[in-house]
Amino acid sequence: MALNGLRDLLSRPDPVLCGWSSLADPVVHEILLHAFDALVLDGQHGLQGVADLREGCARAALLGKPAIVRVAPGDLALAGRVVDLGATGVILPMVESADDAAAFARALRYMPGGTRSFGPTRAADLFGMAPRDYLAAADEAVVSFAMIETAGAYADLDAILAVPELGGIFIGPSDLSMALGQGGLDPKGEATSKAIADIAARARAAGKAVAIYALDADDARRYASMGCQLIGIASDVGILKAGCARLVEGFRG
Ligand code: 3PY
Ligand code: MG
Repeated sequence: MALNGLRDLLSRPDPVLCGWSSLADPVVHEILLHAFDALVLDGQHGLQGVADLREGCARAALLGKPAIVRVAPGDLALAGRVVDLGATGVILPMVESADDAAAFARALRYMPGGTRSFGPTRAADLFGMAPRDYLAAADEAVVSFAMIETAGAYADLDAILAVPELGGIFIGPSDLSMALGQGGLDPKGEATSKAIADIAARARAAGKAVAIYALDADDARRYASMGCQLIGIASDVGILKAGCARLVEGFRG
């Protein structure tokens, strides 16, 4: 895969549909990579350790699809590590402010504009590039996504969208629904939907990439119609559970 594969997909008119992996299994990663346009490896809530992220990023590159890694809140060290392992997108959850978003975005860019340290041994090999060529192209190719899912991030949205180094935002409907203070978890609720439409429209107007997590295809279509360009859909665990439930229901009625 070309280093700028994710940027390429985001520049197309059709939304990018991403598999979402919580399971740390290379065969599951491969199945999702064959099915979807790209793969999100969830290092926040998923079972992935660094070795699993390394294998997932490598499978993605070798199968010609982008790997995007969600790191744990505030984990800028892991953000730098996964791009060295070949991820071309990184998602930072639970961002609270424009300062958080700026520090994150800069962690994915080399000096003097950023704070990323040089050492893309694996990434350069995966993209078939000399390390110096990777260095020259990586800042433009790698996309940083700050999650908008806390009250702080929603309140500071305009300042977050004004961070020049930030590639895009990633909306988390579940946490956002709780942050809205409407009485608990309600990712599909009306207030959540209104906030998502507002966030997506403001981010598109600011020229940032807009990504989101969707629980199912209906939500994915709804979010695409709101301007979301990259959609992580369901998760390997959710897909497996839903498939099992369908079979049991089909058999037992
Ligand atoms: C959320 O909905 O809060 C997410 O983080 C999606 O994974
Ligand atoms: Mg979340």
